[in-house]
Amino acid sequence: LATFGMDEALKELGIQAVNAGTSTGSQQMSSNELIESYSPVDGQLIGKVSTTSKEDYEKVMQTAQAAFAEWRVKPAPLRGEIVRQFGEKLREKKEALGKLVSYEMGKSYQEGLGEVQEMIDICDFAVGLSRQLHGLTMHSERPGHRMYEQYHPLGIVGIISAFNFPVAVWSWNTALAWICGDVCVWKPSEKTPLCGVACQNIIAEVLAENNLPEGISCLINGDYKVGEFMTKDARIPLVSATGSTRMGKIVASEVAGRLGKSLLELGGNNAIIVTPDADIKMTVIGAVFGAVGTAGQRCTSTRRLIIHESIYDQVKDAVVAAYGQLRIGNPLDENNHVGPLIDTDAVGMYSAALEKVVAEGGNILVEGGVLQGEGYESGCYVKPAIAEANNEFEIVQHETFAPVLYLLKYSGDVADAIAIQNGVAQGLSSAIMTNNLREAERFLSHAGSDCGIANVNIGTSGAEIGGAFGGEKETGGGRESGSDAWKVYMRRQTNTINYTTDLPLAQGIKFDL
Ligand code: UN1
Repeated sequence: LATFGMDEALKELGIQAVNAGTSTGSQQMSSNELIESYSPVDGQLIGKVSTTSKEDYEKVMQTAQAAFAEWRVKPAPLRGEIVRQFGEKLREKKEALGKLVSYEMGKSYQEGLGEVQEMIDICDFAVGLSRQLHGLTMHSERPGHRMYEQYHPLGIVGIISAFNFPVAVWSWNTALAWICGDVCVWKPSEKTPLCGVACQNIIAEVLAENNLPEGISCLINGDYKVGEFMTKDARIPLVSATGSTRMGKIVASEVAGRLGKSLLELGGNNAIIVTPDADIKMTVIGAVFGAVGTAGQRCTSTRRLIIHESIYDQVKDAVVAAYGQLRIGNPLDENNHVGPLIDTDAVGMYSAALEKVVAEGGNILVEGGVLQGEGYESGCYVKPAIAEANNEFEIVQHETFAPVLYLLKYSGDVADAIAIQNGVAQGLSSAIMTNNLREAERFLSHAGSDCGIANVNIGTSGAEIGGAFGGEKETGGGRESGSDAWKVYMRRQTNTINYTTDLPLAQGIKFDL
């Protein structure tokens, strides 16, 4: 671990060989099973984290409930001040945390830093928002009455996050939930538990410095069974879950079964439409970063390029040539573009996808393969691949979390491309590359892209935190991060106040005693 300053980074983040995976304010270590975290970068064991037992979970919930009683009555701008301090700490620890993200998850160091930057950005956003959280006022139909609405804290927010954004997704939820007066219980992915411990250590320091209960931010660890503690727990009014559509369907039905709320960020099957009026150079950069960034493991990764037949060969040749330039290797080494997949299971799914596309009649343009030998000992490094395919192929309809890009051809006008783009079960991110105003506007119109994110002359990934993030259909419908996504973390109350001595009834109803 001595390479790339990893040891120093772990020390700075308070990561030890064995870590408390449950944090309730008392940092108790239990004799529970341990989750071992191996780096996909070099296959080394980084550390272990204890799983959360049902008893631990009960303690966490009690601590969270007590913390909520205290936290919800603090003025929102004061809660914002705590989030501001958290953002400052993240600035101090940006390099160390970015390195850990890169080492434990496998994304490039630049992308690790980018992820921490998203955390800082959402903190800044939340600080400003803490002086807003606006409700509306409306005119009453009754004389001498005033009506308005206000937003109150919701309670305990459960957060289930995925390995691919092991720190940012948590912060999109927590930064907003905290200024809204909620407390959070977080179950990070069991594939990136140390990122969870590092984040918890940072916020715990801020809370301690302000004499606030650590229960404002709780950490639990384990697999889906630990997640189930939360989905089935009526004390948790909102469960925010990021991950596969399969997982989301289970969470949604469990939470709905007790009439709780869920916020779902699930799979994407994101496409870039490339029209005859596209700027090819921009298209290539956008498409290649979208497809191979984070080794194709973003929910916003570009999976499909929908190219007009008139420029198909030109775009195909340019993208294939760009793939020839890609350097695959240790993501902490900034000379490399592409790091490893998260684990060997992911490698298996990548290989299976390539076999399937061939079996369905696809044509491989850039050969895939698992890399072996020096520097690739973890067995998690794969070659980004490109295949020509049809949108109807089962494998194209499916989100494979790996760097496999499908090229699809369209003829006719942009409406035909939009039909292909929308012709999948998922609806997260979409893009069009064109300098033609009519095409761009049709893509953005009511009859255009059906996704939660629709970009013009930008790729599908890399959304800024200021906009609401999420998508439709099997992506789950949730919105996190910017715009008015904060509203889901609060409960809305309508208030009507009578400042007269009469009691007129609404709808003109007469009721005399
Ligand atoms: C995810 O992959 O779960 O838009 C989140 C992006 C990033 C977030 C992706 N800002 O690519």
